[in-house]
Amino acid sequence: MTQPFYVTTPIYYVNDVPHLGHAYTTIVADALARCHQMMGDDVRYLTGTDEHGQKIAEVAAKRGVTPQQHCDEVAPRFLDTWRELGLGFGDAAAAHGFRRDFIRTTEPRHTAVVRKLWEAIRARRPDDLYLATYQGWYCVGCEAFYTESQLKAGATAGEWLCTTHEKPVAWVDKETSYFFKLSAYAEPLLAHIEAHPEFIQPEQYRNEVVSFLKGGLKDLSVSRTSFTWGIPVPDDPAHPGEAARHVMYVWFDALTNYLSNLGDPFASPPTPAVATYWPSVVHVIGKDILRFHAVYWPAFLLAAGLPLPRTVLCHGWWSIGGRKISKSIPATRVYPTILAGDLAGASSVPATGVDALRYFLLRETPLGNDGDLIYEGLIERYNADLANDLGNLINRSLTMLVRFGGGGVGARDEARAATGPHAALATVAAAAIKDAQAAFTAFAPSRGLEAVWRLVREANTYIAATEPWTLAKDPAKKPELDHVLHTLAAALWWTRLAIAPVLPATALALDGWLGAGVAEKDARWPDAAAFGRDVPALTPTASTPLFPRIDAARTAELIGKWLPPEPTAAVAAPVEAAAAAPAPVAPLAPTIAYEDFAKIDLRVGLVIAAEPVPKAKKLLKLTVDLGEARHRTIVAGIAEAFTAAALPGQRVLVVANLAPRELRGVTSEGMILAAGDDAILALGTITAAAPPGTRVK
Ligand code: ME8
Repeated sequence: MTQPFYVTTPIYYVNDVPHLGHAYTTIVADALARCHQMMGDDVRYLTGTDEHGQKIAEVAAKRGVTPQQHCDEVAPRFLDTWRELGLGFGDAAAAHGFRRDFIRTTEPRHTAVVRKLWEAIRARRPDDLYLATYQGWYCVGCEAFYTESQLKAGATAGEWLCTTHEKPVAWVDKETSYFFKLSAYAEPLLAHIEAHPEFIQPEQYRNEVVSFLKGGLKDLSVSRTSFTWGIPVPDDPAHPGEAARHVMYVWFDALTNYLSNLGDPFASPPTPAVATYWPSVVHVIGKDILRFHAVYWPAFLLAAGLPLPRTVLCHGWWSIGGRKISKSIPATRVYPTILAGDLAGASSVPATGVDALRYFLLRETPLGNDGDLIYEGLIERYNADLANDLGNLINRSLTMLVRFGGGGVGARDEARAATGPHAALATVAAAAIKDAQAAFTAFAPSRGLEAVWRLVREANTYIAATEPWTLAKDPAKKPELDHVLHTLAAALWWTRLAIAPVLPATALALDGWLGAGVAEKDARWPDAAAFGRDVPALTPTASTPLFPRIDAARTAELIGKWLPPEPTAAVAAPVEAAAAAPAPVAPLAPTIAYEDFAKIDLRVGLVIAAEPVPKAKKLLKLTVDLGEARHRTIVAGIAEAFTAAALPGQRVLVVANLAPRELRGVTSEGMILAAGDDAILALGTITAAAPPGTRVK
């Protein structure tokens, strides 16, 4: 029976263009959507942009544009990235067989529903929204209030840092605000979690939320008066004139996108899309925003008398070099379209570059765990699983079908199917398809892919065991050859279906070579009991290279290009960088002679240790190896862009013959090169592992 399956991603802040972390969530949700679509469900997919709030207002102000202008410029860059990654909207989505929506929180269809949600809470539970005075710490990066116990102490006295952004939080002093009575919802939420084990997944995150709830909840400030870029609070008859000063807290606004795109959840009779899809919703999110989705959002819904989402599916963080991939740390920004383009390399089907990235992200780390992006590991997996296992299977099988099959796929021999390697392949294939389906529907794509690859590898083993090229030499073995070819076609057909949720472009290419002509929207997950009996009419043709091997020279070239991971300005200039850059480029200094330049002794330095300089917000004290008998101490003004923990192991460029200088009581024996200033700062570095002390010219 057709079941609805509605999957959402977070709506992303438009303070930067999407990086690999955003792409990860968006791809996970897409793979789940495709999977459910293939299993016959009625699927709906939602992503979008989060456009209100202090953070966006500040970025726009820095750029000298209105917040709306800023959002109108940046939101399409998200759409473009998703399109480039094969996640099309409109007609393209129709080809995938399900509806994709992209919501922006500045759209009237959204703002109207948010105001209705506020009004519904006030009407049902008048005491749940009350006026009071707020004061406390606020992280603009998270758009969240924190208590000191949730923060960590900064380098200077009285300074507190947000643990996600590693940046100082701001003190909000006595602002009048509407509060939501969150404290009343700890018990109802604990009861809901207890009764619905599927509500928060995987389990480690359920446990985290349960212990957070058991600690008790504080009421939440849900409006702001110190800026205006938000949805106005609806009139409050109890306090005439008051509401006009308030805009809603951006999370109250943003979370509602999951409902607003479906229509009015309070309509009578119910809005069909709400009635159909809402009960099935799965919110895919990163662990940074678990509390908002598993505590605040369901509490708002309970207060408004609306049903809770079925599942909050939480994944871990991707990091690079041990640091979370993040907009706020320039050196960690990794751009998915660049990686996909490079992985496509010499493939005859360029879209398989995206598939390779999707495969790596979903296969490498079980959903829920953190993953460190190691480029060597990415290429190793590409070579082993895609170039070798899958690429070889496709290429060899099609070659044999074309050469020995006479334009067809042979014929199945029931008696033979139950014997030897034929039966072995059928058994592995059936188990793989069953396990993969169970894993994908249990939100474990890594396990699902591992199962699919059991089928791929067993099919390769089957070719080696049956040697169709030997059978072809002996006319008496024609019936056996026919059966082998048919079995190979069956394995390829299942491979085409089973890889489709994660490698859609590869599946389509394979479909074309097999001559199956099954539209993406019509492909269905195979019945595990039907191996060999469900092969459609096929007219195989030879394939062209899909996943050409990446050899050692190309590996070095790619890794050299990807490290350090900032993109070239032409590819995807981050909006934040654009925002902070002064309009004109600083004028050039007067020309110098080579002799002047040669006086500067630039060296490669290896950072051994780093620590904050007390009472100096911008300074870090580095211990740097320059290949000399003694390590040097260098004080650098980079603390707003880099944490001390991020630096050991990095190669930096050092002015090694600068006269020592005293900075805040520390003698600095050199200077490290960096571009930009304050928080938007990139270190001068080198792409190869040159030994410390190497001269830079
Ligand atoms: O939080 N690894 O938006 P955002 C994995 N607007 N995923 C990552 C990641 C990383 N290193 N970095 C980011 C917001 N993400 C709010 C959401 S929803 C109603 C409002 C992903 O632009 C991950 O999904 O900061 C994370 O939750 C999301 O991007 C945060 O995106």
